Amino acid sequence: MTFEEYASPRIALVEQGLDRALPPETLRPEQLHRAMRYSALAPGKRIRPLLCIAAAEACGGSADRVLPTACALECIHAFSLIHDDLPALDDDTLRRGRPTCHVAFGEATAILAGDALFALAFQLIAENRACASDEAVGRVLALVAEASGTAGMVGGQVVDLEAEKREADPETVEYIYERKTGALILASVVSGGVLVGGDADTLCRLADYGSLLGRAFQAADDVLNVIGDEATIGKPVGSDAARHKATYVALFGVEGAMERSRALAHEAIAKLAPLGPKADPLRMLAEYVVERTS
Ligand code: GRG
Repeated sequence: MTFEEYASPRIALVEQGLDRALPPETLRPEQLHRAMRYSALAPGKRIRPLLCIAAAEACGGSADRVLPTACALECIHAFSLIHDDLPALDDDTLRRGRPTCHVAFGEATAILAGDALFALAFQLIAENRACASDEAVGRVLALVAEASGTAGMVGGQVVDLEAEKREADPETVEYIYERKTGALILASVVSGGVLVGGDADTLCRLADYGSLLGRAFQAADDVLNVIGDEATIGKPVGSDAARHKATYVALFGVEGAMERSRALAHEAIAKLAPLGPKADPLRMLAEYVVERTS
């Protein structure tokens, strides 16, 4: 099976799930709902939902058992992109090939659309009780909340902004990668396993895989910020250097960052060795994350 053959039907499931979960544009407050749908349904790779689904499958489960959580992870991701693009943060005008949310809807609506997506995400995870145990859902709520907060995305983003003002050092770059990007990727993988009742050893392997892949993902993203094509990646190229961002590219150059990204992905794949063919989608996802062009 190719990556495309694996991913397409699952992406379709996630996008249908998101479409059902997001409030309709005709419902008051219409502008807020338009902004939420504009950002969450914009063309993205849906990596986090795919990781959640592939991890569930690696534990013998199926996509339908984790779909609400897979959609929730995409809502949190969409929220983080909206806020990341705001004038007070990265001040970007292009995302997923379209004007950023605040450019299209104004800053106040963009902030509130992000807030509402975050709340919707936790509602969706709670709704996963329809096809997972209360205990598993409770664990996933805690995992995703932790990955979003000061120990995860918010903390990583704060240090990312602070680091613009000084010389990059490896410890700071690792700190940023693990939290800003890695935390939600790790939580996506582990959530999929937890919801379908993965055993302790498998969950441990999934956590190691997720942690390594999160760093590989951000390193590849930073390389694309230098050598990517703006039309293909759908966001500005060269912005990291302009903002003096702390990245592997700043530390090791494009080749060095790419090498590290590939090495991390291969290490991630090695963690899956005892899981056999049912972990093949996770292996394909790891390859895709580092070799992607968008
Ligand atoms: C979301 C709780 C929470 C807080 C917000 C703004 C912020 C704090 C964190 C920023 C996190 C951030 C934007 C990290 C960058 C992650 C990244 C590499 C995004 C690009 O992800 P892709 O390539 O994008 O998966 P697509 O568009 O394909 O979905």
